[in-house]
Amino acid sequence: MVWVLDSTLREGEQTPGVYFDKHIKLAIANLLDEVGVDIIEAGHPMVTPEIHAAVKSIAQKGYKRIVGAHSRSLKSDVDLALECGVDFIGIFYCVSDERLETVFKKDLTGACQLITEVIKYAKEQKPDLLIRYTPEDTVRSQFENVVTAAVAAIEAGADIISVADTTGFMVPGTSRSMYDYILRLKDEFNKRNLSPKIAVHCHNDRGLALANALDAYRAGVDIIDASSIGLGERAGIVDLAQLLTVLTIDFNENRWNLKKLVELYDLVSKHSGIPIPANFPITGKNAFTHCAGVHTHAASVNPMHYESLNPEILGRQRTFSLDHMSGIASLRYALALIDESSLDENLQYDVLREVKSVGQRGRTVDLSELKHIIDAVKHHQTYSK
Ligand code: HCA
Ligand code: CU
Repeated sequence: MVWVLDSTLREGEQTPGVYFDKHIKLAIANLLDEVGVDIIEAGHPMVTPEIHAAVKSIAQKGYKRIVGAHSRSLKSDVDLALECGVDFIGIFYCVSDERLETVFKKDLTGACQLITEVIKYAKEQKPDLLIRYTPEDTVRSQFENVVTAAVAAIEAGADIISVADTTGFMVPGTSRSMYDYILRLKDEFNKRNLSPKIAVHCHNDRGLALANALDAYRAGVDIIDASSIGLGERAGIVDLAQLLTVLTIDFNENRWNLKKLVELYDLVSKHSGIPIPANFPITGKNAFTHCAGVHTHAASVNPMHYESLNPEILGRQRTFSLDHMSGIASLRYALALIDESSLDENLQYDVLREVKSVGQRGRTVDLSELKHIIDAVKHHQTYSK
């Protein structure tokens, strides 16, 4: 069983220009609770007093889900997170020699000291707190450094080690495969008789975030990070709806309420100002809309001819678009929806010609426009008699 951590409110708010008001954050958290994600990463309380207040109200809402806060490797960040009453804290600190030397002016020993001190401190304050440690940019850092820091973190009390592909660098099937990476890391923990939970955080810079997350799943990770519409720094991270749907349908991880995703995405899109692309899998406007005549004809006989996912799983409906690609099958499907199935067959072809002509102007015909076309065609027939 894999857990899913949603980071719409933390990573998602790191999308340039995106800010959710506190009441919107709560509304998003409500929907995440209903969808049933296992962990809601509610924000980084240190960033602003408003985020601190929002994390606090989400943590105190009494959701069935684990509510978490993000934190730098600093006691003051941990204090702020604990003040909010969260059950989970994600602490990150880089371990790459280059970053340590140039940015933090530290060596690995100094970094490990800092990380373990903060983790021990957090555990002392709240012994049942779930602690995740993330070596930032894990996969591009020296592997030995990652192991050293992760082992130190686990010994200090970390429950979860997260493998962050901070820059979307991994590529399945190559020497940079997440599958191999996770197995290699697990092996190091096994050798030391350590068994932390392993999480994975995949950025989408190469469009491979979901593929890498599934690669990590195949290697047996315990937690996968995602966000609504895949929001996050740059090209974002794994898209939550795609991840949950694939895990449900293809891997029998049947624990989430997928029917709530559309409502969640509408809310997040509206308040982030980030539109959902029409052709986005699962939640995009066109994700279940058939277009070309051949497709609509076959799909009206049996949808599975041109679908590998049933839209009903998401509470969505299959539709046929009416435009220059349409054939008589799409038109008849639409006519049935507006109680015009008995329209004279010759007129149906006249209507289809009009629909195609509108389509050539780069538009689709919706059902109300279709009624106008039918009226005009009927009128024309009467007039020309
Ligand atoms: C960040 C970077 C991060 C951290 C992930 C984590 C990443 O914005 O701080 O703390 O698990 O991609 O490495 O999102
Ligand atoms: Cu990230």
